[in-house]
Amino acid sequence: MHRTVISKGRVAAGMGGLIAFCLWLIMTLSLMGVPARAEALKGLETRTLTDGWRFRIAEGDPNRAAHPEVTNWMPATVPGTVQSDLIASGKLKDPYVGLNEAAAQWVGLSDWEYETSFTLDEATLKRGHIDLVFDGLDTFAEVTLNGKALLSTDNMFRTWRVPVKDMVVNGANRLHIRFASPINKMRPFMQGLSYYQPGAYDSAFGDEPLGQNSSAYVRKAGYQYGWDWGPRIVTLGPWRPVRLDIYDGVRLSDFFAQQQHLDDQVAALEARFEIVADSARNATLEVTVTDPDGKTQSQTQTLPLYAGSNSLSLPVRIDDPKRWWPVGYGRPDRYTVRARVLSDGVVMGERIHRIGLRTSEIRRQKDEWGRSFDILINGVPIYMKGANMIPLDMMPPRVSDAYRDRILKTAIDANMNMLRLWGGGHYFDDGFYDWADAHGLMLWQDFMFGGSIPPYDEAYRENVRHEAYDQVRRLRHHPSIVIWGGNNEVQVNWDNWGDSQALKDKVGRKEAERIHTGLVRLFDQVLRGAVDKYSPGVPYWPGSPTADYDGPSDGDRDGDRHYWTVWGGKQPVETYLTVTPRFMSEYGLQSFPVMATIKAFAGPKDMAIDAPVMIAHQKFDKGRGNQRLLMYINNNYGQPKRFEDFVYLSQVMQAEGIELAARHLRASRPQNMGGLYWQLNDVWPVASWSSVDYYGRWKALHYSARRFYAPVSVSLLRRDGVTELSVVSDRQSEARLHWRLKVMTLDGKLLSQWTQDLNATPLSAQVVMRLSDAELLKGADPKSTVVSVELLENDQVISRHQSYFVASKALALSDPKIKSRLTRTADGYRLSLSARTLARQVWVDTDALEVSLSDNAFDLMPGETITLDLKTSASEAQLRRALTIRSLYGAAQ
Ligand code: BMA
Repeated sequence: MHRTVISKGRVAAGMGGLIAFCLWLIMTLSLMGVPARAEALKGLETRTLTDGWRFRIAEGDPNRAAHPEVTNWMPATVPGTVQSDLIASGKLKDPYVGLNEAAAQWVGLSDWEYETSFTLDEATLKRGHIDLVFDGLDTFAEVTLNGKALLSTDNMFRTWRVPVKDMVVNGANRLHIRFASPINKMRPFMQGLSYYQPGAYDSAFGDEPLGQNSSAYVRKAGYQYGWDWGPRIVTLGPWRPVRLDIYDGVRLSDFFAQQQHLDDQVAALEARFEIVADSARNATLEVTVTDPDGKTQSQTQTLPLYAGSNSLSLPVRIDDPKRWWPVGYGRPDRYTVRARVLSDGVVMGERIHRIGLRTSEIRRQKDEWGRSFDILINGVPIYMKGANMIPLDMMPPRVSDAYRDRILKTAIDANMNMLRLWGGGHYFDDGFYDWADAHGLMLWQDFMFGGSIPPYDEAYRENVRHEAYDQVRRLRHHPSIVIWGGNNEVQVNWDNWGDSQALKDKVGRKEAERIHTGLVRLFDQVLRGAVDKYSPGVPYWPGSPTADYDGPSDGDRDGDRHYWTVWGGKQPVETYLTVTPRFMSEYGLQSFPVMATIKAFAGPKDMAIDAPVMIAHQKFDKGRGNQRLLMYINNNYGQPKRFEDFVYLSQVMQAEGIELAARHLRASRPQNMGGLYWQLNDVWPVASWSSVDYYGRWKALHYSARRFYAPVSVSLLRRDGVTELSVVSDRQSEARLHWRLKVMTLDGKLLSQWTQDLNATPLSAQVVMRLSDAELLKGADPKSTVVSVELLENDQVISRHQSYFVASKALALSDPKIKSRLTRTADGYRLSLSARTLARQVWVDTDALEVSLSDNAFDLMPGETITLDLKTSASEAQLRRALTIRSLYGAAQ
């Protein structure tokens, strides 16, 4: 694109520099003379169409006969989905409860229609433009306006804008949308194929033949077709806002304050305006920047517009810039940039962005372990601690802001600094990213590809290109997005997995080559191109896991890795200690949610791991995940006595397994520079890899994460009979610390102790001491011995950890007789706990009461007292009724 520089501003036109210059000259001259006065313009008026919507099963749909209850118009929520409205009105049983998921399948197998009407008056009709804008239609929609065809869609992630001035009338205008069942819509296409793209999960309900999954060909959230932690709820509906944009001759179609340069003295931004004008006229661009302290600088520039698209920009200089820092590294300072376009003094368009000044870089340098994968923010290599995030619900529009923020806050509360937004879901709403920006939470944003192999045809790729343009332009001003990722597990699927291998054998070399070329075009060119074009400066990483096409994906020496040998490959959790990838972007273990959550979907007769309801809420390996859970529990903790013990032990197992991996990875810095476990949250109440369940209740793992992700932390990692004491520090300055290590019997007799001062180097992991079992035990019985370490700063314990010589089931535990004392505080209660003998994995359960605990799922050393803060508005009587305290003793046989 050629650009002609005009004083401080710039104008770019899609034509040769000379022509542009001549045009500019003519226009400038005309502006300097008698200004060409166009008719008086009025500013943009936006009307969001939320009212008057109704919906019903579509005329002519074969399911009408079986579902007469939905043939009449019913009030609809927009944005929304058919399923959420049917549930809200009692027409569909909550699919999250019992076995109801199966009974909800017909909804996604039917066509639905929505309609509303909006009124326009004569004055509005006289305006220059009336556009209908759909921020998201899920997915195959035929839109008509006043009975005339308007739009046909096939991608839920795109935004659609249609000029409708010629179609609207004075008075009521009828807007009608018919949503086709995505599964039925694809059926003829699927039947015409000679082979099927692998990777998606099969329907458990027989509506699509096994191995023939239409989801692989559709731009719709993959998880809605069923995943290994989620039900099959194939939604339909206007899932994002629908609005009317009413304006005259000039529209601000896009704005971006693009960071050009950043150092400690100055930030240089280019405030880029995309403006569409009906005719040549002049416009005033105005940019106001408010710094984090509220100081404002403004500048304006009057520039000529051409008829058509105009790319204009103003340079913005910020002295002494305050950077956006990730949580733990400084304040996430932001600047508010307000951009306005004025014509004849009238504001024609406005955007307000809260931006952050920061650099982001993936540094890959050859070293002794292969090639690094260091993410540097503002030049600081940051150890990434966090988890992978999936959508917040099966029906995204019904997620409240409060719920969204509550789940995001759990990440910060557990000392995480990064979430990877996994590609099988959907791009989140603006408020999501705003929250992350405000809290310094870094995001690795996948494009929406969840693991199946996408088709290679040009039309599909073009569709994705538009989607990427829409989404990157919507989200690029958020400083929290520090990496754009091409997909989840597409490359590793194609390179390594059985289904892909079988397909290669079936279709032959030539066709396999076409598929592969399609993948490379899509992920290495189209999506990379979208990021380079619209979000330059933020790294693009073409998938997860990958080595960026430099070599094999999913290895330890280069790129990021998904490690599923534990859980998927049934290997014991200790195997985690044998792998040290450069960046671990996925690994995980399952557990059940707490009993209060289970009781929300299961009745008393369902409380067994092989009960149909419990299997329906376990999606791994078609319900066989409960056996996998049991295997892991048995290996380390023994056979659970009752169902409740199984549930509790599943959480203990998950917490201890992930803790082992996370501590090992952090201790391996700088060889490893990040660990994101699978997964933070749930889309419904279910057994899964999450650490926070659908109701926002913390599992044992989440409390454990808060400890193992602490900014400065001490760990004991035992392998091959040697225990390593290591200290990691994410601080940027040296920390003067002190540690003490005790070897004790389980009933509290001190056998030996070590203690030492330590200066923890900034941004580092150090091995402080290595001790063999013989040195630690000095002849004591390994079954009756615990090693405990505490790290202190200014005499305060800031981190602690315990280690054992045998598996939990072999420990000589005795009844710890936990004593508790509850006292009132300003915002809740204080709970003091002590035990006669070692109490492993003490779990304080408050049933369904809303209580926020300062800690949970910890080992209580014999003789010590641990005091917890319980924040709640519950009365003391309620709390006492709900409260139970347990530990490993007696949970298994
Ligand atoms: C990963 C993810 C998900 C999946 C999870 C658990 O590899 O990318 O697709 O849900 O494993 O199996």
